[in-house]
Amino acid sequence: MPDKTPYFITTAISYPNGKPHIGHAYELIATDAMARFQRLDGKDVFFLTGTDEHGQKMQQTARAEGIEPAALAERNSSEFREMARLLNASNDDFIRTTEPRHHEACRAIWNRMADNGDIYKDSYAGWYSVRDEAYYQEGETEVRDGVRYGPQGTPVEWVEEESYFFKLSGYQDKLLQYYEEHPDFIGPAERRNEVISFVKSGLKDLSISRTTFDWGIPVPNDPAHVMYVWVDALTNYITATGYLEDPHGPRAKYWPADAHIIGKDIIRFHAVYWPAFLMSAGLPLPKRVYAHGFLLNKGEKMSKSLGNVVDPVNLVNHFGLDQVRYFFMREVSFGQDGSYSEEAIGTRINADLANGIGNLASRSLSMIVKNCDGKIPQPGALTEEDTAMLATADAMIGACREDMGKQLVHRAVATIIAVVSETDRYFAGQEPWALKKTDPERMGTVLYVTAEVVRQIAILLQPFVPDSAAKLLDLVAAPADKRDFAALGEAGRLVPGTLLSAPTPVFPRYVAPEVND
Ligand code: ME8
Repeated sequence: MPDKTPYFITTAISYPNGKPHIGHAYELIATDAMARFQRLDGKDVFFLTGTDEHGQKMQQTARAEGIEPAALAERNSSEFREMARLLNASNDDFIRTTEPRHHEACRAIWNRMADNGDIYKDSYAGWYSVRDEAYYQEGETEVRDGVRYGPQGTPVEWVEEESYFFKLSGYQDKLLQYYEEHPDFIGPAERRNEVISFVKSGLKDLSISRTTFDWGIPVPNDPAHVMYVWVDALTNYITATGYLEDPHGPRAKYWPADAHIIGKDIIRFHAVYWPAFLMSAGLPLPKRVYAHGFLLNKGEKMSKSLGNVVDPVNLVNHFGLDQVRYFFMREVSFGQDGSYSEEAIGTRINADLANGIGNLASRSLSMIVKNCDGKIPQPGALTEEDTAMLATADAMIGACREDMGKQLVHRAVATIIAVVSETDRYFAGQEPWALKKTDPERMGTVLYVTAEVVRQIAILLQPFVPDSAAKLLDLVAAPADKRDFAALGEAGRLVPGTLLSAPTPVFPRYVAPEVND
């Protein structure tokens, strides 16, 4: 067996200044689906998530609560870890930027940039958004009702302090050349265009240390300064691989990352600052940065003041985990903003899961259990329709692989669910219930073909709805070692004579609770 190809995928690391919200859950579910997909496709996957615990925002939130930032980080980081468990995320590590391994990696990357002559001391005077932890040019801000806001709509404040700078201006041409030579580095296209025009508009040197608070990683040999939180945060990705410590260590093979999955609000950090830092430090660059859109609640931005921030725990308790995972992956075009509502989730569950794959599996498999001695029937000669149906099923992986390679998660799910509809049409057209009396052998063939398609659909649904897909695979008695993508198509066809047990419902219909006016 040749060694498996390493595949390193990450989410952003979240600020634990509050509990996780549905936007965080969305990013984690999508990245988990991608990680699971690559694992099932035979890659050696390393999937990383975690929390970004330093910075002024954390320090201010802690102060407002009357606790230490470390205590705030500890409490909420646990909530994020718990959310990952609740969502059935298959992450291989959970990094916290307060860990010693990370402090060490940050010092190492800082020293490499300094050794390359890219860090100098000066003083900063300009606008800073604590909510975004970002510096903005005056031209990017605007004043409304006497308050100055940054481009993301968060208030900015004037900052003036001694600071270390990173010579970002020296990387403008190198970055543009890199984008040109690596057209897949940034996705989707809107974000790539946005980044290129930002870089073309001119890069100024970046302030990379702060002195007015101390909740951060001290700058090597100058502890009056803490590192700018984004230098610290971005470095997490390489910390977790141990690459800086030992480029031949056990996880070093995962660097550079194959994909950073992040929200569109933080593309600038990942597609401009991060590659520039890495170029300066003489380290390989990630292969792809993909920015998803924002989740909106019934079309409105979620905010604490609007009171429409949905707790992922409540959503999962109400609809079920796989139902929520499925909804977000199917309903939102990955890369675009997406709206959700309880009605939309309920409708989707019933249309695609309960009436779709759930119903197809239970109708076909219960017919096998009743009419074929509970065993997968021996198919007879295949008709053109049978062959076409199997070919459609066998072709799913090619389409899904291509879409997942471009983070088009919704398209991969749509491909699978379209085959469910196609199979429904096949099944209805063949009328196996009528064949029972007239031509039982032909009935067996139709049921065999249908069950085989159900098997392949179930294998491909695993990244999105892992527990439910496993139940579907149990229903068709797929062996444990025949559930990965290598078992798709001819390689893993159902074996006639395999005993099935009576199907139990996998996706119950969703019935909205009665509202009492
Ligand atoms: O930005 N819909 O942390 P964060 C979709 N610590 N995604 C959303 C969202 C929404 N409504 N709200 C937030 C940070 N996100 C930094 C990252 S990475 C080295 C450091 C996404 O807790 C957001 O875009 O504010 C980001 O990718 C992630 O959640 C964490 O956001």
